[in-house]
Amino acid sequence: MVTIYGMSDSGNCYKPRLLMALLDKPFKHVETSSRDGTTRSPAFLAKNANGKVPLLELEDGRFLAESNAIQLHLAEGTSLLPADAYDRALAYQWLFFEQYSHEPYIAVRRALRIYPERAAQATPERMASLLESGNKALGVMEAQLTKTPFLAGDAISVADIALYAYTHDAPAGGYALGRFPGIAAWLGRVKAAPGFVPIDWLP
Ligand SMILES: N[C@@H](CCC(=O)N[C@@H](CS)C(=O)NCC(=O)O)C(=O)O
Repeated sequence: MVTIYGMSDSGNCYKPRLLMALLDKPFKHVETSSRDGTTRSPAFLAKNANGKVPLLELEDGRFLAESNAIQLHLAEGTSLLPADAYDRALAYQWLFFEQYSHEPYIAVRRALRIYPERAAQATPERMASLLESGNKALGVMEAQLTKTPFLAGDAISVADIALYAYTHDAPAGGYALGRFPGIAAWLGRVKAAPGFVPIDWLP
């Protein structure tokens, strides 16, 4: 069985948990928090020199970091990763979009609002800038989701898992999802997928 090191309230760590649940595959969860210093401990740094979760440990002891790389590995050969080359690249497009144009704003604004130890970094200028950039990312998703039921086409894929992780909790970051009816309907479709689990579910 594979092991996933992760924080139970982190969207990045939710991605591989949700993926495994949708695939109905067992895994072991090891709670590993960035908030108590565990991700910077020598023992964890020996597993992932970047000191971040999630981290996947394969049955043979090899490690894999980065939530979306973990998703791609675990989804290989399943319906969550399109087989057609173009459709697969479309899924990659959304994974890269999530990491560069969505997570740095929506996840960060959420963290600044919900973690008391981050509050001092939440200057008005920074919060305004994160709000603007996050809303731009939500607008890009909205434009796609008015055309297709899922981000990479007609079926749920790793792209939807990657973007569901922080979009579903964007209101905690101060984003008004009522402005984005296409996203609201898509959130409902992801939640209705067989095997769906919420962010606080642990195996
Ligand atoms: N690009 C990485 C980001 C991972 C990340 O930032 N993880 C946070 C928790 S959400 C973390 O481990 N932070 C620990 C730290 O920076 O010390 C991914 O997608 O996995």
